[in-house]
Amino acid sequence: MAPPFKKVLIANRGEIAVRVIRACHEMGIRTVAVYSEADRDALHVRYAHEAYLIGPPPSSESYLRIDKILDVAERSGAEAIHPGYGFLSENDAFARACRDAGIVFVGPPPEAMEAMGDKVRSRELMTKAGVAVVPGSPPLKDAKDAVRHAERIGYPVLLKAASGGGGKGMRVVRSSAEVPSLFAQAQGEARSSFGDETVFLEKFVERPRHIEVQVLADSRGSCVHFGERECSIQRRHQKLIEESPSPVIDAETRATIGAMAVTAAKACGYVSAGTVEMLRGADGAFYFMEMNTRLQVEHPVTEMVYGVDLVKAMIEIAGGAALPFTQDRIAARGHAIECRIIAEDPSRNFMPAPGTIRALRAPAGPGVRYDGGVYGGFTVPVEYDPLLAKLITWGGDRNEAAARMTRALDELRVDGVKTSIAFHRRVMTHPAFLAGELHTGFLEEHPELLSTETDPWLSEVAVLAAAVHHFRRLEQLSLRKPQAAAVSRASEWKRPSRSGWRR
Ligand code: MV4
Repeated sequence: MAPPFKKVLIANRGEIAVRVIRACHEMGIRTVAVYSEADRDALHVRYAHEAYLIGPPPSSESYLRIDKILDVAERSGAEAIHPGYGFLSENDAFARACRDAGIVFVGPPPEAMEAMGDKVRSRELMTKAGVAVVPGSPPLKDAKDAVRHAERIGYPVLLKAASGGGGKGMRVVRSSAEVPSLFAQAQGEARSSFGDETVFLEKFVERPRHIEVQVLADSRGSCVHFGERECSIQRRHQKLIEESPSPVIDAETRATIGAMAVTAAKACGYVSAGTVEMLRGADGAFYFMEMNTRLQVEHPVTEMVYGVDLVKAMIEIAGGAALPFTQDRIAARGHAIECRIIAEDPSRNFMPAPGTIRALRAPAGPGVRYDGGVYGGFTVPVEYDPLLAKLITWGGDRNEAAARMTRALDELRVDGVKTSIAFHRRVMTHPAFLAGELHTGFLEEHPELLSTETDPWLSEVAVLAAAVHHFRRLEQLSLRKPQAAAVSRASEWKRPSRSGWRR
């Protein structure tokens, strides 16, 4: 089969740019990378057939510049642009600008992006389509209006920004006395974060699970779903671990929420891969939250369980292809877990820890997928998201996937920057995680997961390793010339048996 395009531009960086480039190359499509001055040595620049510098490090001057990206598309002769996630991926103005320039946007139509981008509008659209939404209000006029709606809905309620997402501008309100100050706070945060102070109310769902359904729609009116992902292990709206399937969803529930998601996608004229986010209350009820009109970071867990390549499917659909399967031919097999390996220090409140990666060793072996965007020697720029790599494991069941993750995390070594690897390992062996007792407050409920003190192998082995390192350094400093010491250390990386990485 001839590929749908000869050349595709990837308007992104890091692991997702690499992921899209890999799909293109497997399809026989030539690739065009764009990069900022901070990414001259980045992996996506090395992997693409062509690469164009588009500006200085800040994304507002590079990866978010619609004019520069369209200019590169024109100069390079790319027929389509894949936006990845983040940056311009949910910007309907960018999708429109592509359309106006005669370039295919590998994603949904701008009209669908716009309809789902406004939380009040998408709630209305879903209500009309018969999709369950959390009881709520229209946009609020003032604090008095808020009290009136809150009393009708019943406390606790949640103030949300209409243009929001990611938890910004949200406030939990437990009584009418709290309304005036929290209303003003939510409005102010909505204005400063989104340039739109519109806020509305929803019934607050306590201790919810975050469950999302993957959909795929073609431009001919067909839409299917690939079950759910459970993304409840997150901190301040940053997801850290995702899995598929969810430990609490049976086949019947999956069919119900899958049909909900397909109805939601069809109601907004959706095309391409998309995700319908839902909340599951402690009572087991599901509610539509929002639709993410892009490829998501955690798409690989769905790919592993359903045996589908979502990025290739997006590109085929953008070229006008029909879905090659119907819902009854889609079946799950086994279980997959993803850990987001980030350059942050979990013991210091997930403080960003960019820097130069001195050495990196990726895990491999049965059931392991490693989607990385960095390599040993690369300097992680401070300007962007600190995601270094995604580690995904597959197993015949959840326990096997978790055991493989623990083993793969033990194989993974990132030297030079602080990472979340040890944190992820603690979660994988934690009794509550293994029991599948997940909800969005999981990390607050298990604060011991954020501390290094519970790592027996770390506290003992690390002290020993530090001592060995200390005495070796002393030896080098006293017995050799400084230059010779540097050479000796560099050569250690070439000899795995003496690297000090014994695990
Ligand atoms: C909620 C909620 C409880 N009740 N809405 C947070 C970000 C945005 N996508 C929706 N969010 C929530 N909306 C109602 N009516 C709780 C959250 C929420 C949350 C949702 C998903 C994943 C993690 C979360 C962490 C805290 C709060």
